[in-house]
Amino acid sequence: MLLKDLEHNQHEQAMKFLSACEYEEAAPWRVFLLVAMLMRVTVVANNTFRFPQNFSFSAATSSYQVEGGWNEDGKGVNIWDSETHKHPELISDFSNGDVAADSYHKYTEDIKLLKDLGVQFYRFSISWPRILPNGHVTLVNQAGIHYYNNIINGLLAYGIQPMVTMYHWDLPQALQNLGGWTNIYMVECFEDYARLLYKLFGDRVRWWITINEPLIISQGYAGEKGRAPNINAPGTGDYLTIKTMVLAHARAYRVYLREFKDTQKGKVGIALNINWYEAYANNSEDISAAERTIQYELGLYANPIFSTTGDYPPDLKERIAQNSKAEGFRRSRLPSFTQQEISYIRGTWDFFGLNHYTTVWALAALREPVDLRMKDFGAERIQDPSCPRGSSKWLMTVPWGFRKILRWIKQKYNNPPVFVTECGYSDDGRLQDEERVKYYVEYLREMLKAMYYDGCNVIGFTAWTLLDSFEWRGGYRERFGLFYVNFSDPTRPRIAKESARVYKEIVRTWQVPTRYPQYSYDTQECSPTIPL
Ligand code: GBH
Repeated sequence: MLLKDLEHNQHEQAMKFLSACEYEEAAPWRVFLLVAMLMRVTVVANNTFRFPQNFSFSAATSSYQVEGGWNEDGKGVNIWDSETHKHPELISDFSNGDVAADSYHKYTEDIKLLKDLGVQFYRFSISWPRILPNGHVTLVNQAGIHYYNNIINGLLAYGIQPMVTMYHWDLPQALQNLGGWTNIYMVECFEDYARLLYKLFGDRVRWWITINEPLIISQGYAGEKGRAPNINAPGTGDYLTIKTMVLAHARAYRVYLREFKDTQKGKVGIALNINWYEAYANNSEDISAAERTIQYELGLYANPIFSTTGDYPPDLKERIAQNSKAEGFRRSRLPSFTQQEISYIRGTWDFFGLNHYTTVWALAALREPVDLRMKDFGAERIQDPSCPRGSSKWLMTVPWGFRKILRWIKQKYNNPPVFVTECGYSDDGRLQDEERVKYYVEYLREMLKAMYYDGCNVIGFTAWTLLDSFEWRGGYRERFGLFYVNFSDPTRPRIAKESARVYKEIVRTWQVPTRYPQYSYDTQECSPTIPL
C-alpha cells in the first residue's frame, strides 16, 4: 500500500471517530486521541485502567446446557429434550443434554471452580420443568427445589452472589403443547412460575433475570433449523412470541415490585443479546440498514422496556405494518401493545443484561427477501471469513464492536446500568486456548474504553461460560468453557484452560494484564466479503 493511501485511511478513521463522538461534548482526551491518531501514535493509556471498585465479575451456565439428569427425580420434559430425542440430526454431533456436564450431580465441584476463579457472581438458570414438571404451579417437584437450594446455599457459603435466570430456553413441553410463547396465556404461566421462584429462593437471591435472549427464542418459531420448538412461521409466529415474552417479563418484574421488593430488596432485569452491526459502506443506505438491524434484533425487545416512550421502535413498527398491509394482512403481523400495556411494560428494569459476542456488517438488501422477516429488517448481513474466529463459524473476534454497542445502548436508553451477562469464545477442545485469552483481553479493554472514555455505565462482566457444555445445535463441538470437560469420561472431569488462569488473574488484580500486545484499531484488517 502506498504511503498516501495509508495517510488517507488514517484521516478517514479520524473523521469517523470524530463524527462518532458528535453526540457528546468535546473533551480534552478526544483532542489528544485525535492528535495521537493523526500522528500514528499507539494509545496505551487503557492498558492501565483498573475496574471500578464496585464492579463485579461473574461466570455463567444454563440448566439444559450443563445439568444433565434429564429425567431424574421427577423433572418434567422440556422442548430441548423433545427436539434432541426426536431429531438428533438437527444437532451437529447428534448429541443431547441428557447427561451434559452432569452438573446435576457435580454442582459442588462447580462451586469450587467458581471459588477458585474468585468471581463475585455465578449466573445460572433454573430449569422450569425441574421445579414445575407440567409447567403449571399445580405440581411442584421438591427434588428440584432441593437441588437449587443446594446451589444457592453453596454459593453463599463462599461469598458468591447467585444471579438467577428464570428461563434459558428449556420450556416445559406441556406448555409448548399449548402453543408455547405464541400463546399470550404464557404471560400468566410465567407470572405464577416467577412468583414461586421469588417465594422459594428470594430470601437469598438478589439478582434475577427473567428471560435469556428473547430474540433467539423467537427464532425457534421462525423456521430456524435446530432451535426448539422448531415451529416454521417466520414473520408471524415469531412476532407473536415477542409480545408474549415482553409482557411476561414485565409481569414478573411487577410481581416482584408489588409483593417482594420491599422485603427481599433484589433487582430484576432481562438478558438481551445483540451483535454490533457495522455499516458496510459509509453511505446512508448501509448506515440505516445497520441501524434497522439493531432495532430489529434488540429494539423490538428493549424499546418497550428501556426507552422513555415505551412501545416498539416507531420506524420499525410502521415498516412492519406497511409490509403486512401490502401483503394483504388485515393488521400488522407484529401484534401491537395497547396504551395500557405500553405503560405497564415501560420501566420494568433494574439493570440491562447484555449478551454480546461478535460484530457483523450490514448493507442495504441485495437479494429478494426469502421470507417475511427478511423483508421487515431489509438488510444483508455479512462477515469476513479471514477474521480471527472461534470454532463457531459466526464468532469473529472484533473487540471494537463491543465498545460501539455499549455506546449505542447508552445513547438510546439513557445510560442504564449494564451488567454484561454473557461474553465469550469457542474452541475445539484444547487446554492452551490462547485465542480465548486474546479475546477476553481485547474485549475487556474495549469495555473499559466504553466505561472511561464514553461514560457507559457498565456494572459487571460475565464470562460465558464456566464449563464446556451442550452448545445447542453445535452439540459438544463448540466449547465455550473456561474449564475443559471430558465428555467421553462418565465422571465428566473438569480441567482449567489457560483462559481460566488469566480470568482469575484479572479478577485478582482488578485490571487487564499489560503483557498482551494492543489490538490494532484498523477495521480494514477485518472487513467483510461474503453473505451469511
Ligand atoms: C448465547 O447466545 C446463549 O445464551 C448461550 O446459551 C450459548 O451457549 C452462547 O450463546 C454461545 O453460543 O448458528 O450461525 O446461525 C448468543 C447469541 C445467537 C449466537 C445465535 C449464535 C447462532 C448463529 N447466539 N447464534 S448460527
